[in-house]
Amino acid sequence: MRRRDFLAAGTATLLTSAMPVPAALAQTAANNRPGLAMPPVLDATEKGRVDLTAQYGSTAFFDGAVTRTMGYNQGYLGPVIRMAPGGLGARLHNELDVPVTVHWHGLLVPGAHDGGPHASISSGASWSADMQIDQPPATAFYHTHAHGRTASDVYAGLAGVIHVTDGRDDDRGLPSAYGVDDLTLVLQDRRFDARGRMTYDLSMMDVMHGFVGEVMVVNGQIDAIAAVPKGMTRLRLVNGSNARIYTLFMSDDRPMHLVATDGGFLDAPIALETLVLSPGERAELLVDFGDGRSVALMSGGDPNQGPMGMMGRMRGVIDRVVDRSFTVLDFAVDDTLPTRIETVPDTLDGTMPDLESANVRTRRVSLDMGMGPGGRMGSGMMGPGRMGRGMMEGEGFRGPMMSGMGVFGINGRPYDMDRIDFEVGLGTVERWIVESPMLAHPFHIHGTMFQVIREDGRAPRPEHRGWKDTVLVTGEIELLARFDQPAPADFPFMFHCHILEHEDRGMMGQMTVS
Ligand SMILES: [Cu+2]
Repeated sequence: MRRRDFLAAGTATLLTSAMPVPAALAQTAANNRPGLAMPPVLDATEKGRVDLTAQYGSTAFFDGAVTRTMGYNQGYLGPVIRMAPGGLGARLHNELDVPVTVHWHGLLVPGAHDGGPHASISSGASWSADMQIDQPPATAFYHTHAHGRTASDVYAGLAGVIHVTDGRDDDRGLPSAYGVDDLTLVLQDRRFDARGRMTYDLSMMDVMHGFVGEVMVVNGQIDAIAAVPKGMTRLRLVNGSNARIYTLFMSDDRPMHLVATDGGFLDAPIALETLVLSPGERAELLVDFGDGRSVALMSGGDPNQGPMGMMGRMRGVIDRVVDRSFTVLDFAVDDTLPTRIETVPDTLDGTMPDLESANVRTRRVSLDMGMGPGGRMGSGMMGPGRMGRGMMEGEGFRGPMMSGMGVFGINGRPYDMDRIDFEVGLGTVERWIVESPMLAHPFHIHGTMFQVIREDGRAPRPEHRGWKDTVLVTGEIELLARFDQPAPADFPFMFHCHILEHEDRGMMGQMTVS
């Protein structure tokens, strides 16, 4: 599809434009929509080995408009890595001109294997880790985490999905035929120039609120239609966007049955009308397509971007943000696909978090601005104008961005690779009270799964009841985390905002676990 055609089809996936649509052009575009493709599978369950190469690609999101992108083992994004409990040897080779890592977001592995900023590998070099996978089945995420360039390089494509599996989903009554009734969906929003090439030029507002795109991209595809069987389909959702917070719902309000959160299965499905999914979060849903009708997965507006400004972060408002809603993905029932599952299981075998909260250490984590040594916010923060450069100029945004302008922090301090912020006892449970005084920030902790105890003074949202490693903080979140993975001072665990423009500019801290 060409850019012009896409704009004409705008109601489907263009997120912001209100431009009038010539009906004939829209019809032409609709007839040419591609089927949604799944990422290729890299199956590590037998060999216990994963070999990744970070490489450049030439990706035509629109016909004839090639963007230089990045990916793992391919031109944009990476394969779905299927892994099972047991030993896993992982290797990453860097064919790019820039430093890269592979962070296993959602795997419970020691700091030395976690692929954070301290594991950055230079151009032409390789990195390897002999890991032990020991956790329940889950949908996890992997992406580069090289400090100062995570946002630009994840945007360019350095991200992928992990399925931790035990091969027992048939026993659970869950759909598990990859790409048939078990769909993996990487949700991303992107901007394109007039010729249809993907762009990443940051305005001051993009830095402040996080970069959001104008075009919805799912698994690297624009305006695709997902074929589903006439029955129950499992949607493994990964928010791989830099900053966009989705408030997901089905176009006809049919229920979405939540079966798994970041850390794996719940003890029973939870029927949801809406699901808030912030960057870095995953959710597995069952949706019943048994009536054969075509429906769409939709999203409301982003509370950090809307005209309501700061008020948009309030939880009650998030629930009602349906203006500016847009289509994330259209589904079409294909009668030729086998229907294997027709009902939602009554129960699942996940263990709900129930951590002991008595006599645990409490820490406060404020997601705020880095005030710097002089106590002043970086100059230029509120100034007008554009900053940053084209995404492919090679240096990321270290220059002007990292030296004073647009500095975020945690507890008033921007991230410092040479400073350990917290020292956590191995095997201990801690209570963290995380607050967002300004925008809503998705908060991610490496090396643990946690339990959300309170959320803005109330019980947690339904989708926050399971094990989590990332949670949207709209006001104040109280969580309990057990730290069972070790992390030494040379490979500490990160905790950070998963709005990648915020993370790169300092909204990150690091901790040892020993
Ligand atoms: Cu943030």
